Amino acid sequence: MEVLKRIITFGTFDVFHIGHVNILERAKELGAYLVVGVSSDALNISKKGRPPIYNQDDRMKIVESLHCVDEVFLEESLELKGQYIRQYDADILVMGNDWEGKFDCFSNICKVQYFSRTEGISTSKIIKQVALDFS
Ligand code: C2G
Repeated sequence: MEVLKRIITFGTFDVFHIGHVNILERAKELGAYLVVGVSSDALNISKKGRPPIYNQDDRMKIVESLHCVDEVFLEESLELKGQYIRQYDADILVMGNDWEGKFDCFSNICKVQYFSRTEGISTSKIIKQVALDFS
C-alpha cells in the first residue's frame, strides 16, 4: 500500500500572486497533505529590512484559503526549519529554485525538492510597478 506523503514548504507569500499559486499547487501534487510555513512579520523585517505589505495574519489566511493547502503555521525563524520539518512529519520539503541547494542539509530527514520559479513575476516587481504606475 502506498504511504500518503506529507509535503512542507515555506514562504512569505506577500502580495499573493500566480507564482505562489503555481508552486503550492505543484507541491500538493507530490502528496496528500500540504503544510505551509508562512514567515512572520518579524522574520521579514530582520531578513529584508522592511515589513511585508500584508501582515502575517492576512498572509496566513490567504494561503490557508487555497484548495491545495491543508494547514498553515507561522515560520518564526529560518533556523527552525529542521524542527518544523520534524514537527509536521514532512516527507518532502519543496522550495522554489531561488533557494536551490540552500536546504540540501535537510535531505537526511526528508526529500528536498526545488521547483523552477514562475517566470516574470515577483512581489518586489509588483510593488515597484504599482509604485511607478500610481506615482
Ligand atoms: N515563487 C515562485 N515563483 C515566483 C515567485 C515565488 O515559484 N515567481 C516561490 C518561491 O521560490 C518560494 C515561494 O514561492 O518557494 C514563496 O516565495 P516568497 O514569498 O518570495 O518566499 P520567500 O520570501 O523566499 O520566503 O524560509 C524561507 C522563506 O520563508 C522563504
